[in-house]
Amino acid sequence: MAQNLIQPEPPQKLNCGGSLLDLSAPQVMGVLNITPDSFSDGGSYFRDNTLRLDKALARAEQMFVEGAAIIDVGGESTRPGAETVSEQEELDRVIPVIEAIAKNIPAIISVDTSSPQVMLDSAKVGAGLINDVRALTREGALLAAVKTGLPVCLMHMLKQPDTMQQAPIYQNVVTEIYSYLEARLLDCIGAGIAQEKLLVDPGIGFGKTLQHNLQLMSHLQVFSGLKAPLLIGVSRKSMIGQILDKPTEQRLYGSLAAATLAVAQGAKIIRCHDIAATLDAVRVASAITKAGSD
Ligand code: PT1
Repeated sequence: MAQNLIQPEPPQKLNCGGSLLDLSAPQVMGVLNITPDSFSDGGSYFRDNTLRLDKALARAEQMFVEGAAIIDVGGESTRPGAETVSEQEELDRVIPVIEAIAKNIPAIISVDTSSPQVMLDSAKVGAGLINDVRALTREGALLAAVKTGLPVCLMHMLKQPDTMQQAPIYQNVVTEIYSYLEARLLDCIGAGIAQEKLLVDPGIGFGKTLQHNLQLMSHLQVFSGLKAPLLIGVSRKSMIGQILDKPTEQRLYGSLAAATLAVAQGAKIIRCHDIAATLDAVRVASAITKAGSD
């Protein structure tokens, strides 16, 4: 399938704006949402139109101490039903936070954005990775990402957060998302982003039913054909809630099971809220998986 993706294997080390991210073993990415409305930590670091910079920095520090290799800073909630945010609003939320983390914590910072200006400004103040749930499809985003020189995670989403859960339909969710990501990889490579700077993510919960999410989570191995490190975000999502019939604050154990299975199928970065617990699960899953391939 991937005849134009010539890189034989995904990179073991990712250059994130000068800091090297070691992907020879899977890593944990910690979620830091600077939004009033994110599904899990919304309102903790941005409330009543006010940025709570000290709180955000303290949470980033805590996640780093617990072992998160990457802190993912986002200013737009992309949970199902979330509303869009203006570019200026997103800038006001994330730039001060990225700047403060870069000055105080030796973690790699990723910026969870689809906005070209947010990509450019974030790179200037110390972001080392772009995480775009719209896979650089917004006007100007591809060019902006090229300009930053940073690695990019390309995620699949069907439609937009406000409409994505309205009866999503696929003929074959796994092959369709594979083809989408392959096409985005080729587009990005064509625009001048080196293949070794690209990561992929099937986008669990983004325009998918429970059955779609389960199909994806059980076929993650397929995505190794894309020869790009695989990132998976499943922590506390409604997929876990639907299986267990439990609210967000009771989804940790279920999230750990999903993270474990993702690592067993080759995932290299797990995006999550509960760092210490997830890191233990990831390390055990990785050790067992590695022994199986020795
Ligand atoms: C993700 C991800 C992300 N998820 C990447 N970035 C979110 N690369 C934000 C639910 O079903 O998986 N990968 N950035 C959060 N989005 C969601 C989506 C939150 C669905 C909750 C749900 O509950």
